[in-house]
Amino acid sequence: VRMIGHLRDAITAGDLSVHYQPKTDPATGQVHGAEALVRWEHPEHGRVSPDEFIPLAEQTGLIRPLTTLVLDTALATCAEWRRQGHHLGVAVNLSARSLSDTELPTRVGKALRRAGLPAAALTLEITETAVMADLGRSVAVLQDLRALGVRLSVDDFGTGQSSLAYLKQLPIHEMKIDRTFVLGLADDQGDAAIVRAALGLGHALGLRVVAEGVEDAVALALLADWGCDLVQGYHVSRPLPPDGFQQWLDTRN
Ligand code: G
Ligand code: G
Ligand code: NA
Ligand code: MN
Repeated sequence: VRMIGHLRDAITAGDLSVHYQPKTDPATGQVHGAEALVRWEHPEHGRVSPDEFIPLAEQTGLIRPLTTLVLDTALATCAEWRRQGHHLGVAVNLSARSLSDTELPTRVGKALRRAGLPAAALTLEITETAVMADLGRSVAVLQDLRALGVRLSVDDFGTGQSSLAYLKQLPIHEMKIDRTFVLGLADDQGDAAIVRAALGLGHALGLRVVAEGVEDAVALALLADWGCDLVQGYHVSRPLPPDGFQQWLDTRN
């Protein structure tokens, strides 16, 4: 319970930060963009995982200011990359609650204007489970976001309450194959089969396919071979604070 007050303070005091993990082309190594991941360094408890505080924020109405903070921070950072000559996009995760917030598209549009970025610079990552939680409203919100020109990505594909029927209906651009399948890619024939099938499905639907959880060179090489569009994982880089990410970019290109 005390954590709620702490989280509210953390949002206003600036104790939340945003780290960035690159999304790269497995064949060329080219950097396409980065996923923004919120971090909370608690003065007493140390680092608190978003897996703990995002649900808390959803229950207490803090998810709106938190999402706005992450959006503003990530978009400002993306605008800075572009000023430095790196033409990248940025991806922000949306919680289930945010997806049924009919004012979200307006707030996203305002955040893009504050940052001076085109909508196509932003990808929003959503999970199927979040969409299913309030299907009617989620679809309306997603359609408004898509109308803005924002890119939509289905995160953790294959682990949620998946329904292939919705995959066809949702206005999405990208599919992220969940890391639980990617981690075992090199050793487990079942995982390899699932990843290849997901790639085929995503491509057949005209989606860009991202594999997350790429932890070694073998997985990277297989994914490149199989025509996976983008990869993300510790083998390429861990999520980095903004200055670390900027350095990573500079030494790479
Ligand atoms: O980066 P890490 O493994 O700690 O993230 C844990 C979980 O928290 C992941 O599911 C990730 O999508 C989620 N997460 C990270 N940052 C954000 C954020 O800014 N908003 C939301 N809603 N979820 C986030
Ligand atoms: O749910 P979502 O896909 O947004 O989760 C992103 C989380 O995955 C982040 O917390 C990030 O720290 C974590 N992550 C990123 N790359 C890897 C990886 O290569 N291996 C593992 N195990 N986790 C990763
Ligand atoms: Na994500
Ligand atoms: Mn994911």
